[in-house]
Amino acid sequence: MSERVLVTSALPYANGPIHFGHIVGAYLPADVYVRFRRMLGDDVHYVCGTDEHGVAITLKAEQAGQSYESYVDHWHAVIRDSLARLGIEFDCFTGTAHHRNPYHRELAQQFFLDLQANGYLAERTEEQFYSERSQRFLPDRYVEGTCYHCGHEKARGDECPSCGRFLDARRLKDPRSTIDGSVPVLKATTHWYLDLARARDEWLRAWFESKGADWKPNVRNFVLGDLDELRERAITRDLPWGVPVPAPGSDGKVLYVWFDAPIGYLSISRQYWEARGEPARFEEFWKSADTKLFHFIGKDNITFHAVVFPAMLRGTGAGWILPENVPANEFFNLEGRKFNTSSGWFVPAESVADDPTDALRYALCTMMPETADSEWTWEEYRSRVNDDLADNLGNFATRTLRFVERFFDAAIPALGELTPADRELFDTAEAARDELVGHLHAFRFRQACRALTALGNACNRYYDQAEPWLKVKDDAQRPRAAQVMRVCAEMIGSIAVLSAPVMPATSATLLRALGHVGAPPRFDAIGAAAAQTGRLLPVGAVVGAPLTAAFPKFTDDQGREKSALFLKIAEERVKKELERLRTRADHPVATAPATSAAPAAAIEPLAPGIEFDAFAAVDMRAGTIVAADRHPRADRLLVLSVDLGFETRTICAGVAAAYTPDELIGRRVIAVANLAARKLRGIESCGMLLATDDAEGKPRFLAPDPATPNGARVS
Ligand code: B3M
Ligand code: ZN
Repeated sequence: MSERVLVTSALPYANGPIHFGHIVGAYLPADVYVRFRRMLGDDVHYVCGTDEHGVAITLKAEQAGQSYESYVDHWHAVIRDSLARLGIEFDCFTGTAHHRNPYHRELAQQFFLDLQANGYLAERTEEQFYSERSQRFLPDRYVEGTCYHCGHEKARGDECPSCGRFLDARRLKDPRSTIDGSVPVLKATTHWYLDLARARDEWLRAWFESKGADWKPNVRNFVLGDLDELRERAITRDLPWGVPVPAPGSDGKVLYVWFDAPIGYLSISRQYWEARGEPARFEEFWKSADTKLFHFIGKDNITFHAVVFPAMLRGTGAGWILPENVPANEFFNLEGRKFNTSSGWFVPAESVADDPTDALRYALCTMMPETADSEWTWEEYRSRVNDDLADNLGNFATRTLRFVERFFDAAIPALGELTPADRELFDTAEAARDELVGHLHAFRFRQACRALTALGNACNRYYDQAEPWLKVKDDAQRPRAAQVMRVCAEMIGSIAVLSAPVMPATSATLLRALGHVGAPPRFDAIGAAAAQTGRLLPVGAVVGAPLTAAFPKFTDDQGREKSALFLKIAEERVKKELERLRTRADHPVATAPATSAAPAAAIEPLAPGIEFDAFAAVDMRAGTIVAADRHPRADRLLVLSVDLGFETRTICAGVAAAYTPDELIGRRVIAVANLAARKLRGIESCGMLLATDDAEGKPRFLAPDPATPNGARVS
């Protein structure tokens, strides 16, 4: 029976790029699941978009000297493209900013009002740190000071990195604002708090205990721990960017980003159905008791999706449904360490630019951190592509289709009487189908991949044992060779069906090679009975020469052009990628002598001419200085933190004669970003900032146009 299925993937912050860790956490599993449920004939709706509010985004946009809108637009586009690169296809991908999604503000405000009307919100006035210099309240993590437990001097307002305890920012000694370095003052401000304990005691715990019983153990245990320690949570902030609090006298206050973000799932969905001219479908999905709602997220978002958001949804009394399941994944590492874009520990897009999307999707699915942390290693990637895709599935498909091309004029033979061996293979395919379906229903993506490769192995074994290459040359046995090829073609069709959720493009290529026309086949096209009625391949011969025309081409060792479903990854590639990774991490890039402070005499003579390539080799990027300090051992130098959009790095610059550290915060600059890193009096400097000397010979930074985002390349 067809079900109504609503799927969401965590809304990524429009505040930086996303990496494979995010992809395997919340996007790829959801996309595979959505494709799978659609193949089952379910009515599936899949939404996502960027999370575009919050203090981090607010500050970054300000530091970049950009409007909030253009700052989030930049990252929205970057993230959208990265997801598309991996074949992640949403019904809609918008976001939570008002200019992108006109329904969000109103819906988030309605949640607030409904919760307030139902007595779930408490309003309280308390003192909080305030920076007079920046004229803003400081969220706890932007206050630094001495820990009142252990005396550590660089404790953050929310927790101490030395003793690990949670802190009350107001009790820090010698507090400083990390935004502007000033000494903050305490000032009264009013906020609203969500009464989670009431929700827990009245119904949330009981709901979770009934519903969460068959959730993944990692998620269930996490939530049970959370329920015991529920605190009230502030759901408003003093910030200039976000959804305005819909209460009298709350100017300058917005809803806390974690309050408005999950409402984004609804507002994005609403935007989609409105645009399609089917507005009633929005509530059909979000308010029908029989809709099955699934939130795909990473481990760090469990509390919000399994506790806070359900409390919000039901607390409104508006009839919104609660999740059926929250299949959160654990963390995903890279070669033994956490992914970290700013320190160079990630898989850059260029590294996999030439790899087929399906190879990446498949390999990532086999590595997925479903029940425990896992990691991407280049060696593992190579094994999965070479062993599972090229040698197993790909080899089976190409050897079969080439054989049909060569010996049967590219016409797939008709299906005859099944021998026991034929029947056994059909049964194996049906069993693989049942296993794969069971695994995908239970979010076991790794095992689903294994069911697929196990079928590939069985197919290759059948082919080897049947020895069609001998039989085809003997007139008496030729009909058996034909039957073997027909069975193998049916198996290619089965593999195409089973691989569709994980490898949609490969699935389509295989079906095309078999001459399949019409809607993609469903799971019930697999098996002997289906083969007899032509559900996968029509009864009788299918002609489509050359069958392997749609496969990728390559040139073999002897210079012959060949085709293969998947190309192998060479061992040298793994070595090269590991080297690149280590180099990037050891020397997060670049350095240079700091800018020259030599006094400008007359106009400097022109340097010798260069070719365009020499210029193109220099990678210059727009950036913003986000922190500045004097160099402890060199009067001439300032130590600057420069936000380059994709990372923030340290660059030493010889500009102390021209600027004080304070006046540089927020200044836009242009950095040579691919210069080898260099130590300058003990501090590693990764890049160089462009400057020209002023009339007094003092260096002055060049600045990009204000409309240019950080990270934009000079060209
Ligand atoms: N943006 C946090 C994150 O990206 C947050 C998720 C919101 S989902 C409603 O990890
Ligand atoms: Zn401490």
